[in-house]
Amino acid sequence: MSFLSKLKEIFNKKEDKAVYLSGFKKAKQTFGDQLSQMEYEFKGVDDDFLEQLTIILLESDVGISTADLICEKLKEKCDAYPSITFHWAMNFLIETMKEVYEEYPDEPIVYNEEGTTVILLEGVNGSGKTTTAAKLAHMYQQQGKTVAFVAADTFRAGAIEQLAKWGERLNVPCIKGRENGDPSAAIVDGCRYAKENNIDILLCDTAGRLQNKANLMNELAKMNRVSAREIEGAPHNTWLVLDATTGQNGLSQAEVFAESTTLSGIILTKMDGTAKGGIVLAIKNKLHLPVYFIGLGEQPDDFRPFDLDGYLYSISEGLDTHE
Ligand SMILES: Nc1nc2c(ncn2[C@@H]2O[C@H](COP(=O)(O)OP(=O)(O)OP(=O)(O)O)[C@@H](O)[C@H]2O)c(=O)[nH]1
Ligand SMILES: [Mg+2]
Repeated sequence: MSFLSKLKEIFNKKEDKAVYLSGFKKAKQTFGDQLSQMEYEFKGVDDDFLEQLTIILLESDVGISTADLICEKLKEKCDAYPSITFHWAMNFLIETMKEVYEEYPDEPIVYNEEGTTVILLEGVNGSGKTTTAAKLAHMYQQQGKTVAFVAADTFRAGAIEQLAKWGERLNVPCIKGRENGDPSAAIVDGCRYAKENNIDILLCDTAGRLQNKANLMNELAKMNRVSAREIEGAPHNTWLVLDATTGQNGLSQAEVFAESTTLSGIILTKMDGTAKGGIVLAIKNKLHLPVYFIGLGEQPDDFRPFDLDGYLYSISEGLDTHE
């Protein structure tokens, strides 16, 4: 059985098929549909083919170093088959992309078995942190967990109220920071509230201002320090919320955060609005961080755990029909 047939079989058993296919629709147009077009001129995995493939990978925002790596690995595989068909070249390609993602194994999300799990959400302005806090709250509530918010974005006017509104809508208590105050003070209040009220998951929304690295580092380090003083092992997870539509630009922002603090994973938002689906592979290959969740819209339910097979199938759907 070919790799693409196996992928299709796995995908067809998934509950969230439709959500994935519609969320990655634009990404599939720049990737799978463009690849399909290559069948008509296909003469083998030669330099022309690899050049075309590189262009398609770059348009998907895989980034040059990851695109080169994929091409190199693909060529190695295909060299053993001088008269390879387009169908098999596509099988090897998607399989190679899976291997590139899996080269660095994903660490599982850390949950504090002894009490509250503290999750810090970080990222630049407008990347979707506050909306993601709401989505995570909704997801954990559905799993039967108790959730609270910490509105630690004390910087942007209106930010605290924005999260408090989500709290009212979702029935999640919101511990508010003081506007222009120290965000770490809000984190301390949140941790204390969580301990007193047996909260399972404490979601801390932070400010998205772009500032110089030294300030960012100090602020993030302080949040880490104060939460660790309140709850052992906190923050248990520090997730960077990244807007997928910003592509390679977002990746350089991610690098600044990765240098400023210890990130444990990525949440990619706005996947529904982007043709740049390849950013998932770029992140994994450059930062070696797992993509835990993807945002697929503005509502609390427009959110799913990232699933590699679902992703690969959704961006390459239709390629399996090229026999
Ligand atoms: N289509 C789509 N829109 C999203 C998604 N996630 C967030 N948004 C929208 O992006 C905009 C910014 O989201 P916020 O959650 O306020 O972003 P933020 O990072 O908290 O922004 P700051 O607090 O200013 O730093 C809002 O209009 C959200 O509705 C997503 O997955 N898909
Ligand atoms: Mg916000």
